[in-house]
Amino acid sequence: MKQNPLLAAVAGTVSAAVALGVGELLSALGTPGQSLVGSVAGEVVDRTPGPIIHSAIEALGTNDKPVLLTIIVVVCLALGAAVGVLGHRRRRVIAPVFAVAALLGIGAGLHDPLTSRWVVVVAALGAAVAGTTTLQQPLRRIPGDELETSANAAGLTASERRSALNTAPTTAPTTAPITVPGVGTGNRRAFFALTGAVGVGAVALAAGGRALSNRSTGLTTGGSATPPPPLPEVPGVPSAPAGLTVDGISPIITPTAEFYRIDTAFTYPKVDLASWRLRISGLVDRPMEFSYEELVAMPQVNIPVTIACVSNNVGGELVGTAYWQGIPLATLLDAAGVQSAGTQIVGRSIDGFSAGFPTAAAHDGRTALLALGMNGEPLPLKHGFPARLIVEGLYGYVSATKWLRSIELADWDTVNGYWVPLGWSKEGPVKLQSRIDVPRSGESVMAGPTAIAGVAWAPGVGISRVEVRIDDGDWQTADLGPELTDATWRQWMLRWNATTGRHTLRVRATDSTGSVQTSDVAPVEPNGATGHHTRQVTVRA
Ligand SMILES: Nc1nc2c(c(=O)[nH]1)N[C@H]1C(S)=C(S)[C@@H](COP(=O)(O)O)O[C@H]1N2
Ligand SMILES: [Mo]
Repeated sequence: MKQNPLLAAVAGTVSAAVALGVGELLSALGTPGQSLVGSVAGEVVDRTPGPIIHSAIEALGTNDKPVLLTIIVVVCLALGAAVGVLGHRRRRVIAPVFAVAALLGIGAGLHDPLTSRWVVVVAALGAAVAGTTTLQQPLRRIPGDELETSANAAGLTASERRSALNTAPTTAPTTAPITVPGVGTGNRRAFFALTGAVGVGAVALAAGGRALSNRSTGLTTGGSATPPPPLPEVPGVPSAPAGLTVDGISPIITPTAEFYRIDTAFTYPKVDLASWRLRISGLVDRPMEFSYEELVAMPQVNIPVTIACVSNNVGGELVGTAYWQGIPLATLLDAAGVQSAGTQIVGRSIDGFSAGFPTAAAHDGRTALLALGMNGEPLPLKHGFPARLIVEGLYGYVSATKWLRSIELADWDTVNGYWVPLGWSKEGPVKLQSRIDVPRSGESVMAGPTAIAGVAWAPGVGISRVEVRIDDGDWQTADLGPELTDATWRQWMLRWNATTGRHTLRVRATDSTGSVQTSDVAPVEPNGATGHHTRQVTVRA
């Protein structure tokens, strides 16, 4: 019997899309923010060796998540196509294949700390049932079998038969119309009408699921629809000066919408404020729990701090400065009474991430906060709502736990944060760095007076000098912008009378202790990149 694999593959792809759509919708209906595809992505990341994940993050930057999610969806659709072809020959394989897919989805979902168990099970089984049933109908309507006999009867050659099958209904009438009884006009149109409608429905289901997931949480407020209570005004907060006026230079305070985002989460952990508690646990005399309201009612500070990711390449964008509002860690730790063995502060998140740093950092005078606010607003979901840690001078991977669940006091040697067993250093002080913002790379500069400008940072120490070198010239001292605090980056600018041709620009900073930024090139792994940011520019007459 002649089969029609192409149409069967189309039907299979559409049924996989339906399964995905139903899975996403049921997940979102069950728990805001939950996603089967997201859980599978998380599982893929967990099972992929750390160095591979890190090269992927480096190569893809913050596109890593959309790229992985897209790959997963495409793989599912391709598997659907295969099931369509197989299922066209043997209807019996369809249900078992979807069942196996559902079990894999359940496995990933149960492993995901953000999901609710029964929602995972219902969503995965619902997806399998929906996929199986949607595949049966179109397969029955594939006109292949009738074609074999009727096309022969019509005296068509093999290639004419193929074109009768493969020509889309919309284009068919414009080419030589082949009217074969039972093919093309009637059944083909019915087949494509059915699969098309079902495909559109699948996309609508998935889109509906995503929209529902985001809307029901208001994007900041976790499971409840009410916005979080406003954070108290903190008096006497220094406002940021305007800074240097150079087109394209990083502003002193990074707007929240432009702030870099790095984490292992595929769906934002969404927290129900009413039931969320922050625990202070481990090696403390008095383990404690705080509700969001209790934290909001405590005395707060609001302090600008530059934070950076250890994965920031020289010249990279994974660094930013914000006002962080919250409660000094020392206040909370003093209340709980840290035991002398509690030499490490481990932040644990509701999505299973953890980061640890020396307890001393909470007491040595640097800014070390349980942060509730960012740039005057409650933390946005993607930056850790309802609470996160911010520690001046430490890379995010050892300090800045978002979606915080507990602050655990531990022995330095017995507990390791998430990235440490994956090959990253246990201690992660932010390295002295500087970056050229303008001229932008690839930008063509007009000859004459122009500006070379950017930012430099040494959180906890402060920047005292920035120098720029053009080609093989001398290091020239740049003008520094206002220093907000020594925890924040500092803008710099060098006036340059640009001459035509290709030039290499290079920058280095000196911190307030007199250390000069090294030219030694180190990769981001295991504890942060070093080297001078350089940029090639072409100056035109
Ligand atoms: N829960 C959680 N918190 C996390 C991470 C994470 O993967 N999960 N990544 C950390 C890292 S590596 C960095 S650099 C900072 C980034 O904070 P941001 O996304 O607000 O810029 O968050 C930290 N906090
Ligand atoms: Mo990071």
